[in-house]
Order: sequence, then structure tokens, then C-alpha cells
Amino acid sequence: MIHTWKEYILIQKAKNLLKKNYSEYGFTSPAPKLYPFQWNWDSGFIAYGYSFYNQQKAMTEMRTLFKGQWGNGMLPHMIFHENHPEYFPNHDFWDSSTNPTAPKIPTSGITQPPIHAIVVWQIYNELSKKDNKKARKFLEEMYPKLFKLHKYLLTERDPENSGLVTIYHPWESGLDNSPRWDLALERIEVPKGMKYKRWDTQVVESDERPTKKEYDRYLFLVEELKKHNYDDKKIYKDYPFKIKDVVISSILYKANIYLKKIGQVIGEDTKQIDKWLDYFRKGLYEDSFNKEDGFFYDIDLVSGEQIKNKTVAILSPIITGILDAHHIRQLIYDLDGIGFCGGTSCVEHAFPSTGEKEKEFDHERYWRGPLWINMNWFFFKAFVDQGMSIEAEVLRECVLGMIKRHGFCEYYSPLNHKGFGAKNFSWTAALTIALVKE
Ligand code: 2M8
Repeated sequence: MIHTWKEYILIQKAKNLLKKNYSEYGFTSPAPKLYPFQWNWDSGFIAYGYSFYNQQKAMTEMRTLFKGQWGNGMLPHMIFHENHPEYFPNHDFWDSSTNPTAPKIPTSGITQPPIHAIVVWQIYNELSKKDNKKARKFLEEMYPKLFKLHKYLLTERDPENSGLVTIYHPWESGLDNSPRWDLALERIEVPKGMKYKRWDTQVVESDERPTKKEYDRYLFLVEELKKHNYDDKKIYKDYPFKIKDVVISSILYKANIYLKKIGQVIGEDTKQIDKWLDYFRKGLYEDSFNKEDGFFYDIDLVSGEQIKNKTVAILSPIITGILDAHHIRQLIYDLDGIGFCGGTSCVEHAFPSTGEKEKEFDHERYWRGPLWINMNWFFFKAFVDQGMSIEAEVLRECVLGMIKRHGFCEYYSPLNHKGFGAKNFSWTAALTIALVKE
């Protein structure tokens, strides 16, 4: 619901930004200069925003994205519908054709957080208010694609049946430059003097982006994946970066709840989804939960250790709905105790990507400190679902205040709320619409 005239103006600005970032190929770029292609979870958030005022565009965004789905179910993190030769790493670097199940359209060879079933359900909800038949048809069209994606993630990426998804690259996490990956990257030896020309640091300040040391390792890992033909069986046997990612797994759990709802509306048998939901509930507490401090961590499969950095990931199971309001409040107040939000209330302050008391904390460098709207939106939604209306409203006010003052930035400093990264960032605009309307 729109509360004020200022919120109305904010929504108009958000819609204008999304219009500007829209490509004639039927997708919305995250930010045309820095990220000129279609990105996987960006398109999910963007379609979520569209669902409130243009369901046709929301459906197109999803349809264009799933054109990149591989035969094995994997949904790539980047789809190269257009040619931008200046960009690096481009489609020729990824060379997805080394995998026989890759589609004709060039894509990257790794995936991103699977938020799409949540988005498809939201589009259905909005569309069915006007045209129930069309809304149901959309579910029938999307269900097999979504099911195939979830099956891929919970078989190829979880041969252990732990309900937790294994990632092969920091870029798969969506929280790319998080200190969570530092130790695992540290032990990877790369050839000396790797030469390449980065695109990102030509567009934004280099101290807002990953260092050369990290970038070398990102590119080295892609070379390794190519050597394995992006074949999960080969990768699982012998590859240096395999991590059970608690954020992706929590998002997938929530997405499975929506996939089940979708299946039920169109009369599908949803027993397999129930199994996946059970696996996660078990895996979350057996593998990711740490009894000593009560937080949830990723698991590094190479070292066998939990990754103990205090980042936004340790809260991510809040997204699932498994944790009740009492448990969520306990987690949030424990965080206040360890200075995660610099000694203030995390809700009033919004959740940074990395705790402010962490030694790796950097308020301007992406995913190593800044506040991101997508993670805060997930928590806002969880608070609403758990009836935590005060926390939801305080967080919403804080996030919208930041956006009103500094525009639709890619991320914001937790120290002064100033914006950094791309200045015309699509998911910030799309989720602003959601934050105002939901
Ligand atoms: C960032 O990731 C890309 C690589 O995928 C990059 O840094 O170049 C991340 O924030 C990721 O989550 C996001 O999807 C992407 C586009 O917004 O940018």
C-alpha cells in the first residue's frame, strides 16, 4: 500500500529506471553499463517488481531468462542475448558449448540463487486478480522448468541428499565477494602473472570491487570448470572449491514451498518436493546449525569445516519460515550483542552484508560490508510472514529512507547510508516497488 506522496514519487522513479534498463531482447539489465547482459537472480527480483504493475513484462522477463536453461536443468547466472564485446569475462571466455546440454544461446556455466518459483507464484497471484485462466496457463508453462531447476540443484549439487546446495564458484552465491569465501580461495594456487582486462574496474572505483588476487582465483576456477566440461560428476570428484551454501539452500527451501503450491494448483504430484523439504529441514540442523553460538554456517566440503565468518549468511534461514518469531528475535538480538550492526539495532540500521565488527568489514567494497536491498527485503518479508509487524515496519522505513536520500544504488554503506556501485540498479528499483506495495 502506498502511504505517502513521497512513496508515490519513489515508485514512479523506480518504474522509469526499469524502463530505461529494459532491452529490446526482452529482459532488464541489472545496470546497463556495469552489467549489460541478463543476470539470473536479478531478473527474478526485477520480475517480482514488475508483477505489481505489468504482469506481461514480468512473464517476459522470466521467459527470456529460461531460454538460457541447460538440458540438465541448470539455469546459468548470465545469459548473453546481446553482444557487448568490451565486457569481460564474456561468452567466449565461458565457452558453455563444452557442455553438451548447454543451449544454443551463449551463457555462463554456473548458476545463482533460485528465487524464481517465489517470483512465478507472485506473478500468478497478481495476474489471477484479472485473468485467472491466463495466470494458470503461466503456471503450467513454468512448472516443468522450475521443477527441472530444483531437481538439478538437489541431485547434481546435492548427491549427499543433505538438502544443502553445493556451489562451485563465489559468483554462484550471488554474494560474490563475501569474506565467507576467503579461506577456500586462499588455498587455491593460480598461475603467476595472470593477464586480462577487467571491465568492472573501468566502470566503478576499484576499491568498491574485488581485488586482483580474488579476481585471479575467480577466473582460474572458471578455467577448471571448463576443463571438466561443466560436468557435475567430474567436478564433484576433483575440484578445489565446493561449498554447501546456506543462503542458496534457504532460498531454495522457500522456493520449494512455492513450487509445491504451483504444482497443487495445476494438479501435479508433489511428493518429490516434500522429500526435498524434509532433506533441508534435517540438513539445516545437522550440518549448518552451530549449537555453540546458535548461528547457521556454510560448510566447506574440501576442508570439512563450517565457515565461521559473521556475515548476513548466518541469518539466511530466517527466509525459510522454519524459524518462528521467538527464534528470529533471539538471533537478531544476539547479533546486536556481537556488534554486527555496529552496536545499534540491526532492524533500525538494516542488515549489512558483513558484520561491522569483522576484521574483513569494508563499508564500500561489494558484499564485504555494504547493505543490499535484496537481502533486507528477504528479511522484511520473513518478518511480515511471522507477524513481526514492528520489526518489518522499522526495517522498511530504514531501507526506503536510504533509497529516498541516495537513489537506486547497487549497495549502501552501513556507516553513512551513502550509495555505491552502479547508480541505476534495477533490483533496488524493483524491490522498492515491492517494499512500498507489499
Ligand atoms: C554481481 O556479480 C557479477 C558477477 O556475476 C559481478 O560482480 O560482475 C553480484 O552482486 C551478483 O549477485 C549480481 O547478480 C550481479 C549483477 O547485479 O553482480
